[in-house]
Amino acid sequence: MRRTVTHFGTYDVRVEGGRPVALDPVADDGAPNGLADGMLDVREGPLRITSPMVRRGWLERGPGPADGARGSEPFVAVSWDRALELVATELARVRRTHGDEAVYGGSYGWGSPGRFHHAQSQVHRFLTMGGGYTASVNSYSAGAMEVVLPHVIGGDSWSFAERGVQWPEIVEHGELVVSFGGTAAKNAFANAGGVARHRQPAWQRGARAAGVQFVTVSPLRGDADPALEADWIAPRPGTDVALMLGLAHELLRTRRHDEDFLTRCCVGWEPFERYLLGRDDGVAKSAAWAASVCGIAPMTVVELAERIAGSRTTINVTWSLQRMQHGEQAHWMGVVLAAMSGSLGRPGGGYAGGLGISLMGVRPRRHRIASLPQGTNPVGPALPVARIADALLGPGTPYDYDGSRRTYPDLRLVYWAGGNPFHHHQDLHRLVRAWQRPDTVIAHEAYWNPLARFSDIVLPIATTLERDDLAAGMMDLTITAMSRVAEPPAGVRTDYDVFSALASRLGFGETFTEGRTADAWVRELYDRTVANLAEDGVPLPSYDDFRALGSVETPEPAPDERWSFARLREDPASYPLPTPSGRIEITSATIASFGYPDCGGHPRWYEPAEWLGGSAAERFPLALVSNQPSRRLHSQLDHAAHSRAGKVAGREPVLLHPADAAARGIAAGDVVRIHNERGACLAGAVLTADVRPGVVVLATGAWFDPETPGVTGSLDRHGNPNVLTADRGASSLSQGPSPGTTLVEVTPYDGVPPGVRCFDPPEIATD
Ligand SMILES: Nc1nc2c(c(=O)[nH]1)N[C@H]1C(S)=C(S)[C@@H](COP(=O)(O)OP(=O)(O)OC[C@H]3O[C@@H](n4cnc5c(=O)[nH]c(N)nc54)[C@H](O)[C@@H]3O)O[C@H]1N2
Ligand SMILES: Nc1nc2c(c(=O)[nH]1)N[C@H]1C(S)=C(S)[C@@H](COP(=O)(O)OP(=O)(O)OC[C@H]3O[C@@H](n4cnc5c(=O)[nH]c(N)nc54)[C@H](O)[C@@H]3O)O[C@H]1N2
Ligand SMILES: [Mo]
Repeated sequence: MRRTVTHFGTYDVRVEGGRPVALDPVADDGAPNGLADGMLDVREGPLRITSPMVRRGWLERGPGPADGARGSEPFVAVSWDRALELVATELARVRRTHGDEAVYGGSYGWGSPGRFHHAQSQVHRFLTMGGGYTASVNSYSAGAMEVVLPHVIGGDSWSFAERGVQWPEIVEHGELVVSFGGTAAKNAFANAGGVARHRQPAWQRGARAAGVQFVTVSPLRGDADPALEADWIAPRPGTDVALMLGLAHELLRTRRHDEDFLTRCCVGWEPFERYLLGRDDGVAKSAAWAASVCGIAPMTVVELAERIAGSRTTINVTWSLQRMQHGEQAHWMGVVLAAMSGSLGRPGGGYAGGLGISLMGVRPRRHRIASLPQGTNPVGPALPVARIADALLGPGTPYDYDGSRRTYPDLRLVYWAGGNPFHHHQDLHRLVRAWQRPDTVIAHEAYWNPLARFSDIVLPIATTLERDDLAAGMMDLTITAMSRVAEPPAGVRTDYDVFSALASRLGFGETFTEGRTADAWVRELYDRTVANLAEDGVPLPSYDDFRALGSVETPEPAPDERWSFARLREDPASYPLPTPSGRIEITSATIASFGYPDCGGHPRWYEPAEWLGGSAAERFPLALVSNQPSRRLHSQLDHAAHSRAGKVAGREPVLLHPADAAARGIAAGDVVRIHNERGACLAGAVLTADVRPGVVVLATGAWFDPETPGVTGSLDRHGNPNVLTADRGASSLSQGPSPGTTLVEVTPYDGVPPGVRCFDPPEIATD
């Protein structure tokens, strides 16, 4: 059997005449999607990179700040031998001249699944063994909640995934799920590390069938599966914390808050209560106040509070709500609202941090699946991942992060493998300028995407389809053997081959490979997994049997009682949470002690820099939602058939309310220009009453296609929302990304719009 795994599904590969011709979703995938369509075509398409490439100016003049040349000059094809020599020499030079800290290997991104051929693990192992590097910490996914939640409920940064309410208990005991940010079906397509079968829709519909009621709070009606028959509340984007405060105030006003739980199992209720009642600032966070901030009817707040108080309720807060300025507050306040509601620590209710995403909502796997050891990086501290442009632009500048004061390192060499900063970062023109600063940018890429184009040395990399591996997705219980379905095109190597060759040139080849081929490593990781699971009493077949079987299922782990809210409710003295107080920190003395003006000791409404109720809306009256794309994984496969079939007028579709479109003379299918003071992009108009008026939705992932890269305000021809988003840390606490805090204006595009150029390969000069 030939099976492969992507982050968005598992496929049996149909082979005809010795060639792979189709990827068929595995038969038991309950909800397959089209995201893989075209994967085979692009594998050998015109955008595939099949030779190492060096930017001409870098080749001629050597390393140094690029002053606009990076991203605009042609490339020169060179031999592998030459490319590896250039990379090894440059790495050694930078380490020698500027120290190991000058090498940035934060290299954020999803890459592709596979426990061994996992680009992040590969690059981190390579750079660690070479002497160390500046790494990154936290994610673009959950940057703010990862930092604040450990202060509030304790545990490591991702323990919320395991400790939130799960679908099976909602089915059994739940009555109401209030989802801030919805539970968009498309967001369950993808799961880090792979997904054996899609089950999220079945869980959600199962809950509905069991009588559970749903409320979706989102500017976009489509964020809930229609089968859930959810009530739709559409506040202004970025105002959910105000809504939660209004609900909390209403619970307090009507004396339906769970005083017993708040007293026994939480700390810091009193200062928060004073804030709710407006004792110090004179502003009661009442239903009427919340309604005016959110732009909804006061009765909506009152009625929702009543339903929350009267039902076993899950307060579900999705991750987009913290990808915003002050993003910490939404999840902190979600926990507090759940604590007040009477449902936290009772079966089928409480707080959930992102039910609906990926496989969120079942007890995650705790089986210890082996991965490539990365060693201990001697260089620190790591850079908060979304502060990359700040670091490149301001070496030596101080910044705050979670109670510590640090300075940005002087980064001279950027090494990227398995992510796309020209997809994920905000304010891309600013990133382009920052990106000119280092001496050298090296990337491993399979395709001529924006990252490859903005690099000095591009090493052409094999894709998932060209490697044997094993996959075990986050929270998934299946371990799958991934099969190479085709040889890499001539001139293409795997990340592992490249790092092995570089390590050998740099004198640590044997340490890096431990004498193993890639296939031997895959077998080794499987055998280590067998040993780990044997300790837990879970038998697994031999490696050869595993490969013949294609997949093995592991049993569901027993519920983890550690740090459980149910136990906390039962007996807080015997089952303390891993917080300083052992209880839920409605007020955190630790965070308060940092003295941050943008993140105080308890949850609060902070007015964002850009929102529909603020003064910036006079110039840019529309709120931009840049959510996850339904036809891609981020920027991956934007050049493949399925994503391209979703374009409108050749551009990324933008959803507009018909009233907003009419006011601007925009018709369905028109090319429009979306702009603000940071940038502008073109997009294809789609009109729908399923968005709140005043909101436009442009999904992420259209390949960046700038007319003039690096020039503020210059046009992206294709529709990448990150030319518009702001590059501000969520707050001094987390420094997380904040694309959700962005205002824009949309106008019809007059004249003939420029053609999209990002799907044409770049100019290649002769050596
Ligand atoms: N405006 C806005 N921006 C956002 C978000 C948002 O909501 N709004 N969301 C953010 C979030 S949550 C995330 S997670 C990020 C995602 O950002 P990324 O994870 O950086 O995006 P991807 O497009 O998945 O980038 C993966 C890259 O790895 C490459 N790749 C795939 N397989 C391999 C491999 O085996 N080896 C190597 N070397 N490369 C490989 C692909 O070609 C691709 O370029 O975006 C963030 N950006
Ligand atoms: N198909 C597909 N699925 C994916 C991904 C992908 O690229 N493609 N990426 C994966 C990754 S890396 C991650 S981190 C997760 C992210 O999961 P999420 O962060 O949940 O995903 P988003 O689509 O960014 O946001 C969900 C919804 O929140 C709503 N929203 C935006 N702003 C606001 C607001 O101010 N208030 C309220 N109430 N709602 C708001 C938007 O309408 C949006 O559709 O998704 C994963 N799933
Ligand atoms: Mo993410």
